[in-house]
Amino acid sequence: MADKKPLRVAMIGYGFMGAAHSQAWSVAPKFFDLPLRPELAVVVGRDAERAADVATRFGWESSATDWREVIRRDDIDLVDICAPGDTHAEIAIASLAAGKHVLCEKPLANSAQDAILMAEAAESALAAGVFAMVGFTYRRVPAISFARELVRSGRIGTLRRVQANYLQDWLVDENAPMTWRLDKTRAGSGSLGDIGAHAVDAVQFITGQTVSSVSGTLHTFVAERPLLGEGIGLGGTASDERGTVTVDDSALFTARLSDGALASFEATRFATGRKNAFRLEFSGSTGAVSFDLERMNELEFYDGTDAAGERGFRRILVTEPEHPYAAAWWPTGHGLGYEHAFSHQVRDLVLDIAAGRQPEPSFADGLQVQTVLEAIERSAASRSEWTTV
Ligand code: SOE
Repeated sequence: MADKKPLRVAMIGYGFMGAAHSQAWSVAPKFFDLPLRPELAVVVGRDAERAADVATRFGWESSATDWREVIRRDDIDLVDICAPGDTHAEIAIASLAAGKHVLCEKPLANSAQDAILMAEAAESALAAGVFAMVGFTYRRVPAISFARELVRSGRIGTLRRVQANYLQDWLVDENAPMTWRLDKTRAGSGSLGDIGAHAVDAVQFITGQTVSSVSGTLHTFVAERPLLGEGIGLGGTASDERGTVTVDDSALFTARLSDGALASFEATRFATGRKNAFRLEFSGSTGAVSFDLERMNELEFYDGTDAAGERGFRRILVTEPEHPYAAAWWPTGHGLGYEHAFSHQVRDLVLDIAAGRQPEPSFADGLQVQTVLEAIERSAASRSEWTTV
């Protein structure tokens, strides 16, 4: 690896995504033969002490508190944005203008308006060989990538029905404290943009179709929550003051896809007992595929062309060397985890940058998801009263 040209990375933000991205930048070069050598140059965060601790813990060469200064450094090639959605547009646009490649966590932005500005900035930067990618990482879970191969190769026939449910339950306790994810000015929306965005992107990625029309409902079950106590990290104990939740707790929406299939979506943080159940099912004229992130190494496949008495959903363990990304890791049957998709994301991004290719999903792809989310918000806002039975 020593002879490879370095790719010097600055990561902005150091929470859950900061940890996942740090691990990916360190691990990916160990399991994939990359044409550039990622170097963890600097981690940037508002709290100097915490940034220094993250640098030590995750192997960043240094830490800093001023992202504007960092993105101007000549020894930085790529900016990895792992901070809340309200920071994405300003940091990404400035970084691209400074000639830095950008990897930006999902959702791309908190509004379609910001996403348009980001997509325009990425388009301009492309001419100078500067690339941008949005981090819809689930595309790179082997079973989701394999589901795409099956659906796109016609193994389930004509797609008719899609069900996409992203189910979590970390807010079921009404005393779970306020975090930035519950503040519209920081997060843009609640379950809709945080996990609903994953569902929209995954459905479009797997089917190759886009969402053309939607009808949606957004709902907040718990309107006030305790504020976080001073100096306590995410998920710490709460103070006795309360704050107003300004985002949705649950999003329910139906959609038409561009080739006519009918889709139903749910994104919620109130699915009691479901911890991170991102469930996808695609039903076609001759078969079906079904996935659950809580069983992420498996894909269920129904082949309607099997002999009549032998048809049924078969459980495929997606750990064979023939499966996407699997050959780089462990022998068949040993399985991968949530974090591996982030290493796959680094692999694909570095390969694309070295080859001078636009990485996917692009900022234009991120903008398209944002327009779907805003259509759902418009639908939910315009919805006439429900039809009383
Ligand atoms: C929400 O809790 C969340 O952390 C999302 O923000 C991530 O994108 C998802 O991968 C896991 O759940």
